[in-house]
Amino acid sequence: MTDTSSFTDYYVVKYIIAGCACIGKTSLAECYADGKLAYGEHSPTIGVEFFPTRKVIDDKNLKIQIWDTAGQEKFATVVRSYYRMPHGAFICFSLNKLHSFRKVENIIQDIKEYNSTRRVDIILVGTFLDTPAIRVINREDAQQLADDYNILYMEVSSRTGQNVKTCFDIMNKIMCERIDNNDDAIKYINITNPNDDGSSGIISNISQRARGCCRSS
Ligand SMILES: Nc1nc2c(ncn2[C@@H]2O[C@H](COP(=O)(O)OP(=O)(O)OP(=O)(O)O)[C@@H](O)[C@H]2O)c(=O)[nH]1
Ligand SMILES: [Mg+2]
Repeated sequence: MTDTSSFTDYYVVKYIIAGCACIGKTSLAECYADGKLAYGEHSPTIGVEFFPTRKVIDDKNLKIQIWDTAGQEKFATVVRSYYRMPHGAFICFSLNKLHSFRKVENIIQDIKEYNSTRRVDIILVGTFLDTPAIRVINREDAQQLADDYNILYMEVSSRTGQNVKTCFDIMNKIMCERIDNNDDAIKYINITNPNDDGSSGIISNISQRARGCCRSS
């Protein structure tokens, strides 16, 4: 396994997880970032919670910031204030809850509208794949909705972990393609002093065009 604790240069990618309340958004973030399976009680997210993680994908160091949003309506204003910053969005619904599926279209539209001049890659995510007996949304309907908006569709379980890594890996690969295509929205950080964690200010935020020379030095 690659040691990611000593990153001295990396790309910062920002993801948001959005959807209705109690459909497994926090569990999805925890499953991917912390390797924790969803066996706990529902503990509603207050506002927005942050899950950082690091991965090496296609020889690129990624510092991944996952912003997990509250599904409860009373937090809608604060949640929407985070719609403007992500490079990638996981828009979730529970395969067992029709109302959560009906809501995703609004969220997709909101995220597209808030980012009309920026690129946001969206994956529609059906959660609770491990409970087929109480499933109410079939794959074809969800895939059709995803096709209508030209976005990807995945089904996952944070209880068993099924497809969770794959789902994030697909997004991570998209980010790597964007980096390869010189997408300036994805910041490259080079910590010139390897003992510096980046908090003391000895970091250089290098534009995409300067990356080649930086890497070879
Ligand atoms: N069986 C099963 N349970 C899950 C899955 N994902 C989450 N859960 C459970 O569902 C409940 C709600 O999960 P959360 O991740 O807290 O839901 P949330 O969408 O973050 O909820 P809010 O923060 O209120 O918006 C918890 O009891 C989880 O353990 C899943 O894929 N399968
Ligand atoms: Mg939550």
